[in-house]
Amino acid sequence: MIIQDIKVFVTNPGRNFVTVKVITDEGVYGLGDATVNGREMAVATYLEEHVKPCLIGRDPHKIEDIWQYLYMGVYWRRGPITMAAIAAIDMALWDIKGKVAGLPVYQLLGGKCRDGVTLYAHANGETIEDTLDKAAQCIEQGFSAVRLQSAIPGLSETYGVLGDKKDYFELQGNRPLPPEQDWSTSKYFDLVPELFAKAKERFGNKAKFLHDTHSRLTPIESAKLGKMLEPYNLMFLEDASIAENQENYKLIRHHTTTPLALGETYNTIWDCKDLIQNQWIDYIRSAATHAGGITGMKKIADFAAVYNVRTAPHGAPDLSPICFAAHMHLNISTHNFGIQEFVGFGNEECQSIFKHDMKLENGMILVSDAPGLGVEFDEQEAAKYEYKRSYLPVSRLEDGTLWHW
Ligand code: CS2
Ligand code: MG
Repeated sequence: MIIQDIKVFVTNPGRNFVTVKVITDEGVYGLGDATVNGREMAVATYLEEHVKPCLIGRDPHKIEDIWQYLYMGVYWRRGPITMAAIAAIDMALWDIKGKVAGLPVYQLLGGKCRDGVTLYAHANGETIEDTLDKAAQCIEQGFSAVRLQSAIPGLSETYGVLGDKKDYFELQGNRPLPPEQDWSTSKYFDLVPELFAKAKERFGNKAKFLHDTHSRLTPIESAKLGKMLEPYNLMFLEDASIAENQENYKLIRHHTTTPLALGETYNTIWDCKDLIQNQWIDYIRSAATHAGGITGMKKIADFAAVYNVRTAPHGAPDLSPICFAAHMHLNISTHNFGIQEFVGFGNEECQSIFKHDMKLENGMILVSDAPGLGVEFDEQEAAKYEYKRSYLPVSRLEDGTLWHW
């Protein structure tokens, strides 16, 4: 069996997705997700121009060798564009291997460690009450863990809050230039402790709660927030501070026992090695599409297991159902899996393109037993939704200083 062709599709069923199809000479093909939010065409070009020519004619079964060929064999290593391209090829090769073996990918990764994949849902609102009402709905639907994000009074738009948009697709899918949002750490501090105090008061231990600070705080501010939230026993506080300087978390860890999660922007094990080795975090949030695919995620998860760090794969709306499926096969077969972020299977248009039989039941996903990853990609349907440039926002402090979004 050899790789005969590689096709790259960029489609926008409300938001952009980059999908790779690796086709073999025996007709079996595999699918991978290469979506980097706001930089989709960079990855598509990297794949078409720099990856595809080198892979035609190679044996698709040689997953590890091809991964090393695309990683170690390239002088300019790491980074979001390179690793998303490697990720998509990697997912597609695991998909092919599963289809040839007639087995779901999780069986190739060691089989099930658990019956289903536990999820955390998103609850966000314009006020604390509104957010907690949404959380109550999630708990009603069977979710045992809910992320709470509330609008910050006095700020135009807050990360993670839909405002007047119906879903994240509508919120993020059509921004021809980066919208500028304001940020105030003091206004944020006025809100967050109260949000979790009210959640504790209303729900007690009925569910676990999480929060995403989205890298907005300095390390000492993160330490202070972590301490303030200790009475509310969060499952984790995510992206408390920026991820580039892993040592930030040494300082935060020194001051608080609130569990810390980080890593959705990480692309390789090198990005998170010190964090894990020093147990400065509790959950590693890397995603298959951003961290080199199933192969890349396995390397990180197995290293994390040595240091009591669990996985909590990123599950944002900008990761396609193919990435989500890859996470399900990883999560069900990884012993130190922690929890999976879940924001739904996308809007109707998205679901008309990416077809699968993953089942949501009682706050868990029951993984597909179809051979491979278990996702189909409808090329005709995808062709109906043209790429549309769309940016992530830019954040500024109230005095205009550029800040972390
Ligand atoms: C967020 C993401 O889901 C999360 O934890 O951090 O939604 C993030 O904002 C997007 O993936 C950025 O594209
Ligand atoms: Mg996040």
